[in-house]
Amino acid sequence: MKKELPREFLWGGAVAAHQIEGAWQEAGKGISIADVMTAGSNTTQRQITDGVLPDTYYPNHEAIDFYHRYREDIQLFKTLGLKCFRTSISWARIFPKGDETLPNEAGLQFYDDLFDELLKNGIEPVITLSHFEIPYQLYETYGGFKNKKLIDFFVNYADVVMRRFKDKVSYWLTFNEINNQADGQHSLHTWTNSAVLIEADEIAEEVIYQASLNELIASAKVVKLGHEINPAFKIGAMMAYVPVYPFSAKPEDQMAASKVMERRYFYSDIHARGVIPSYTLKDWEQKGYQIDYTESELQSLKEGTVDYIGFSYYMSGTVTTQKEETVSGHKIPDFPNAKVVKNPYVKASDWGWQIDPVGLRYVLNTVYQRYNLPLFIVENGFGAYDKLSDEGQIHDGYRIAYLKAHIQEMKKAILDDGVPVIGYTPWGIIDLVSFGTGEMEKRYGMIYVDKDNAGKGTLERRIKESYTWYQKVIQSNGEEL
Ligand code: BGP
Repeated sequence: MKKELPREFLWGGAVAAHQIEGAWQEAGKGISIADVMTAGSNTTQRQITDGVLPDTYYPNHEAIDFYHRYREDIQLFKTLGLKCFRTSISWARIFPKGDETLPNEAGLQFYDDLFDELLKNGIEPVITLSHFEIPYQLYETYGGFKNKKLIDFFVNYADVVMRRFKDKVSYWLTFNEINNQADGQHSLHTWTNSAVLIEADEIAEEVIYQASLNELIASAKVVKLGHEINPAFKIGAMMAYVPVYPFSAKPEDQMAASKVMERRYFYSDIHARGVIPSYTLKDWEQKGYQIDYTESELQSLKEGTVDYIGFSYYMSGTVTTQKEETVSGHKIPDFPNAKVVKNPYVKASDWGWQIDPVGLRYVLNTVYQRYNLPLFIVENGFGAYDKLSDEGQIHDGYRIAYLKAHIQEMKKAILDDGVPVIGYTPWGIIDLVSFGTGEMEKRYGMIYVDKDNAGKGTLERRIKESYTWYQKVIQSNGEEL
């Protein structure tokens, strides 16, 4: 019998509000934390500032001006054949400061129009509630998610948008890559995810755990509420899965790899199982952490488990406990004997992201075995420098090769291993501002946007070779790769 992907498989594309929309102060929008990060580069990480500096170039501010150009962009998505489009709602468009009781109607109207336009063109919206964005004032006045008040603000925001769009959106995700906060204090993610900066007298890890748990409680409350608003809603977690392999067969390497993974699984374990894992409770006890939670919050975690696990997959990692000088790499917080090292069996992108398609099949299998829930690959893609040919074309065979190899492994997981996968939405379907570097020229898109790292360009759109390739993939439901 011929093995085929399900007819309803959701081929799509993914983006996030602050990386594409622009119009950062239009129609009553408030400032979000994404609006106050510096530009960064390939070698410098973006920095967090204490507010908007005048005359400084912030790449998110105009992004690719999707806010004004979405109608034309959606025509390109339609011709591409997208069945779904993943984007996020900018919280600060709906609640400019975050703590108001009444929403900004103009912000709601923008998303009403956007979702109508998608639906009219046969494209289903898949919506993230918070993709690395929180109204800036919630950081400034409340200190971000370490403050429990943010739970109520988030639930109120979700309540408003889920009611408003209940007949337009079926697939929701709560917090983008919530588990990246496990990277620790200096990660840009602790800022963008939970808007937490650590004070001098605080223990970073304890604060990050508190903020993360508050977010997980908020997420669970929203899952429960969403199902009351519309029982047909499918509400998922959004995780970054970077499988960490042991560098050698040395048992200690295996144990270190498993401990690193556990630290990141903390988030999806709570999302999917509704309880704080025993390994985390033990860790808190041993470190003397006083994490604040109530019986009723524990009950909320139980009542708000997710319908599916959405996740991003870009690369795998490797860890070792060996001391030989042949291996080099940075230390992992909390695992003093373990180091992240290069995997000699895989290549890396220009930004050092290890390219490992088999790792995607491995993730699909291990995560499904862990939770028994449907999975949704809501990000996967290849950041690269693209060049215009003399004829003005973009021959991005390297991107096609990356995507093709990953889709092949995804198909094995679905068709040979029996893993239920809802859909696949490659990241940055249209060129956008890179989150990590703030660059335009780390491109992921199948649609080129004329804009450079300094913000110069016409913003003209142009299809790449990968666009034509993906069109065939979708038309053949993944048969022609
Ligand atoms: C994920 C984020 C996205 C996106 C992507 C690529 O972590 O969810 O927002 O940007 O990675 O990362 P970058 O833009 O740093 O290349």
